[in-house]
Amino acid sequence: KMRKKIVAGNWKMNMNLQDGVALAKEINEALVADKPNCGVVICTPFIHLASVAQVLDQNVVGLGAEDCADKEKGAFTGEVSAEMVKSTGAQYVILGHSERRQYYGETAEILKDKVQLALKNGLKVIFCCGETLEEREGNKQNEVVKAELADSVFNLSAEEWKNIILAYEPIWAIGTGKTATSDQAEEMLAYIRSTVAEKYGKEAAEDTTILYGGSCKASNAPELFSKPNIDGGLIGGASLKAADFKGIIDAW
Ligand code: 3PY
Repeated sequence: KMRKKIVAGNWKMNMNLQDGVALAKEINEALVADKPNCGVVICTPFIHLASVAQVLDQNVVGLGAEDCADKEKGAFTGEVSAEMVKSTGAQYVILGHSERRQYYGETAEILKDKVQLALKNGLKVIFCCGETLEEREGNKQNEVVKAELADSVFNLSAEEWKNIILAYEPIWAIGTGKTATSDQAEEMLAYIRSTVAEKYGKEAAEDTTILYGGSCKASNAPELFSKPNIDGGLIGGASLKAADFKGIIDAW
């Protein structure tokens, strides 16, 4: 695979500031000592970003936020803008995670605005998509995922597209301990790549990094990463311990 391989951690709402900085340091030390064969990113809560940025060698471990606002600036109490994220030293942002869609009402339209602002502020976007169990049981997964992409990111220019990383996370496999089989994941990622090819051309599709997420861990990573269309993982629980996270990175 010529395109960039990435293992990205998604800490979600875990770790206080001290524990988070300690974990980031531990991950950084382990990877500086033993250089990974892939890009590595850790995505942390907003409050950790500035402190974690200070302890990371971002040539080895990139830093990202888990979300950003859909507005540029102003009277939006409690929100954190893409510009603020960028100013901490972070280079990435996860957008469209199913937990944001499900629990915080993030619609395709809101996500489209967030993606635009993130790119405008120089962040790379890890854009998540994925179907519910009900949708999969109704064999609707392809149309659901295609619509999620069409409605929030297929408006981007070819130039903007270069800063998009996709992450397929079947909702039924997130934090449930259920993993899509490597064949199910490969089948969907191949489909996603074909929709990217329809929109941006075959070459751009071949260059697009597409991750699998959902209960990915050191034990199943080698099998998942061996598939031709799987370019890495977006990692939840297993990104919260340096040894577990490194175990996944070492699968490359
Ligand atoms: C998971 O692995 O459960 C995730 O949601 C990663 O984002």
